[in-house]
Amino acid sequence: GGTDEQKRRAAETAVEAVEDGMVVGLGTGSTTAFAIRAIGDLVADGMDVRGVPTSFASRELARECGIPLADLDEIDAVDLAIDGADQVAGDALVKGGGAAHAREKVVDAFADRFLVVADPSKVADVLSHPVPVEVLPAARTTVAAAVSDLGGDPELRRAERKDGPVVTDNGNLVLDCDFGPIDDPAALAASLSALPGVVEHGIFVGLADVVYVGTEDGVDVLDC
Ligand code: DER
Repeated sequence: GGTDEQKRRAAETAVEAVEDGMVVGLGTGSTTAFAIRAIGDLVADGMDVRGVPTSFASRELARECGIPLADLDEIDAVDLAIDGADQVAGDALVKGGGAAHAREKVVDAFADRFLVVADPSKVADVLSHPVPVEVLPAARTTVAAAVSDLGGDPELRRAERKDGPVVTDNGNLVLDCDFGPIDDPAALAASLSALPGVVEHGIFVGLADVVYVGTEDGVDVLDC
């Protein structure tokens, strides 16, 4: 991954788009964490901002940073969503490194503008990162078989500090599915969405409005 300085630059550039009165979708991951902290500073300076978290983790960090929170089901618009990515290629992303992609996709897609924040290690010509697929626990074997039929190599995501698999905020499991280079992300996204037992996959096509890539000496802005 990239350096904290690269991540901070991307995040703080995205936060420049936050204006008084906005409802802001708060993504998940280490890069977006810099954005959440920067929004906390805006709130401390008196800006009226409400955050819509995309995970337990982003909710906890937003609370620590003093950002007033709104639940997705109580707001009728999200002005801006700021979120990270595991890989960026053109207008397609792979997300889900933090196993939060189901709620992230709801918030990111619903937002009027979706800003991605990343470091240079995330940018590629073609998506090739394993695709996180959130599955109903009972369906992990049937989905794994279907993923194999689609040419993917499914691996149940094991937890680090817990015996057994990672369990998402929604109580589901995650299969990391390695398809190698993904020439047609939209087609693979449609195939994965059609599989019974798939709750959500981490291919985001055509959702991001702009990608901010923090570098050593600035920020590259990729229009999607
Ligand atoms: O889980 C996610 O979708 C995160 O946004 C992830 O893709 C990026 O996390 P990072 O900023 O810590 O690399």
